[in-house]
Amino acid sequence: MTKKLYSALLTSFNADGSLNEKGTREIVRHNIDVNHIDGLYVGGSTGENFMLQTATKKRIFEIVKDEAGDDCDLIAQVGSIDLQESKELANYVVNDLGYKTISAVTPFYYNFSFPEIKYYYDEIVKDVDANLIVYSIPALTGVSLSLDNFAKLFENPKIIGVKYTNADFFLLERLRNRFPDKKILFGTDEMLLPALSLGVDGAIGSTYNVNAARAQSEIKAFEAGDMKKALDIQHQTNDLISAILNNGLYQTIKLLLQDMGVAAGYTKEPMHKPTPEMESVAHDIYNKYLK
Ligand code: SI3
Repeated sequence: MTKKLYSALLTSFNADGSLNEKGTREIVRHNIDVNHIDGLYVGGSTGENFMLQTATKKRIFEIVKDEAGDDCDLIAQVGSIDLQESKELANYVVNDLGYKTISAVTPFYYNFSFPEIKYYYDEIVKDVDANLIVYSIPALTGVSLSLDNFAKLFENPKIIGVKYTNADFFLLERLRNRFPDKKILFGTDEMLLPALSLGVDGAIGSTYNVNAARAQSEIKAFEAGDMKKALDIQHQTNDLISAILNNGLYQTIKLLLQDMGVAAGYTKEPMHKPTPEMESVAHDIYNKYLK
């Protein structure tokens, strides 16, 4: 398999919202030992990162590095609308923990101009010896980067690619065509197959925590030219993803991991805890698609 599959790492929280370190380590191990994942995207949306304090973010980066070691590739998402925090996290993960690749979400909420966005990225990588992957997720941030915006960001040689969580396949094709040497990691799991056909280098997603085997088979079928098999797997995958989305995304993935014996814990408030009905639906999803 030449294309890489990364799980967007979940964080395990206790019922009171504190970090469950043991559970988080179990999620890391499950991804490495059972899912045989190529890498982990740490501190992204799936990690509930944007609801966390700086000290908790640091502790998660620390325990993930400690648990994973060099068993898989690690990407640390350090972006925040507090640029100083982003720089502090970048410095911490690279210089204290030895992460080689960082990522940063586009700065959101304040409608930053493109020159401000470019300044943000250049500042984050300026003082660290690491490469950076832009995290573009317009549906959650409201920030859409154009092809020319990407071209300006990519002028910085330390900015090596994008985690592209977007259903705009025209822009994806234009990016692939214009930047053949930049890494494009696709972030919308339910649309993996069309993204593979447009030449992405791999994928990062939340559902790979529980559905990596299908995604790996799909990538292998695609690389072998067996489009029928790849599409069949995408259909099965999307039955699973629809069921997960209908029941509550992160809560359900955590419940599915619990069915696999992994202490994935709770989501963080204000995300709500799973109701008994959600738990029952999650068991059914597990039995139907993942057992
Ligand atoms: O943790 C991350 O930052 C991600 O990789 C997010 C990833 O793009 C996921 N998006 C969100 C909003 O969680 C997808 O993997 C998504 O959960 C999946 O495609 C189901 O819709």
